[in-house]
Amino acid sequence: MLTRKICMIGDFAVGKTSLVERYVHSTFSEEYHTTIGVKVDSKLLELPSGDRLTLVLWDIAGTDRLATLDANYLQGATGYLLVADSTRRETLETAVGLQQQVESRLGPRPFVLLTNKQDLGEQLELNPDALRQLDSRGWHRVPTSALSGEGVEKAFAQLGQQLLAP
Ligand code: G3D
Ligand code: MG
Repeated sequence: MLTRKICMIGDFAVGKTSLVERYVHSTFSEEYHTTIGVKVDSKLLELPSGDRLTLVLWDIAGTDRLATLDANYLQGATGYLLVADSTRRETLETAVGLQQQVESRLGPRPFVLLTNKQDLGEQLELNPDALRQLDSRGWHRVPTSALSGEGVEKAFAQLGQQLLAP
């Protein structure tokens, strides 16, 4: 069985932990406890191709986005999910900056950009030009909501596909 370590990367409160919860447990917790350290969950991903892959999901359990750049956190990661909050424009800039730093530490690795909190429809404020620019750089981008579940399976499956691509 193939096993791959995946890190959750992104600014404070963009929804990293909620996305893992939604994906692994298919629930959304209205209440949330912030503890110190790293939370590790795993889930078996079955791709339409029939390939099976165990994703081991690493999530910093604190509020410090710089902790996601910690060498021990990133060590051995084969890919990552980069998360922005669609209702906070600056979190996309943070994601772009974090991506550069992660890549400089790990080298090129598959990743997917999740523009989370899509359920907050009227408050969406990510810059469309900035998103188009990332698309043209070949970034894979999936709009998600950890609340409704929209896009969540798709985003993890997209990363899984990239991990298995030759
Ligand atoms: P983090 O792990 O990136 O720091 P969390 O972010 O998963 O802890 O989420 C931060 C806050 O955003 C939480 O609210 C959480 O419920 C909320 N949230 C996460 N994803 C979504 C989403 O897709 N839609 C909506 N509407 N809210 C979301 P609180 O109030 O507990 O701080
Ligand atoms: Mg968290």
